[in-house]
Amino acid sequence: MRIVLATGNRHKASELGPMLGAGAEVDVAPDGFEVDETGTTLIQNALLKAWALRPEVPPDQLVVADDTGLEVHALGGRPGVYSARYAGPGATFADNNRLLLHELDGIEDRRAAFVCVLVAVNGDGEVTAGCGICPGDIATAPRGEGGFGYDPVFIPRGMDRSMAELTPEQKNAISHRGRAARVLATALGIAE
Ligand code: ITT
Repeated sequence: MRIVLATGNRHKASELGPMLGAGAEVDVAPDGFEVDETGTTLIQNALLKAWALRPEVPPDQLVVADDTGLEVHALGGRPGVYSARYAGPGATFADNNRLLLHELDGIEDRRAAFVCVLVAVNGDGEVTAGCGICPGDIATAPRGEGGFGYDPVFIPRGMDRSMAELTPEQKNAISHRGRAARVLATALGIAE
């Protein structure tokens, strides 16, 4: 089976490639692929991305899209579906992390979770979905150079290191995306 990833985020693609690649060949969307994420839920946005790419991909290939959010307990679940634009349009990962640490300044409850929804749409328009959650806590300062996005400020539950201090293999083993990818791969019959 051949999979094309409907993402413009090269970090996501480099994580999903090996995880879905055991039973499939994985390609990424053409450069510049971007979709207006107008949905109000992760699954709506994942489907918007998958359907945007579907007409560009041959029917015997599968389109897979990812939408992910960081849900912070003390912020009532924000930034959630708006995680990419938390600090405003065009926000960098560093801008978002700065705002998050600022909003949580002095707040003791640091509980949070990454939530990842993956959808696959085949050439007949049939949809398969997988979801994965990674619980943890927001750190008080960024740590580590690995991963991307909120990884430097996220400490997975039961660990004393940030997600950005893990190797790619360690991150994939416990991450929201790793969990969602294993559910999706099993549902599609392409699991290792
Ligand atoms: P695509 O829509 O093109 O796939 P995106 O970066 O816009 O890429 P999302 O809409 O899912 O992705 O936005 C989620 C944001 O959450 C993303 O920009 C990162 O800041 C963050 N994020 C997603 N996955 C993450 C991960 O594994 N670790 C840390 N932060 C992550």
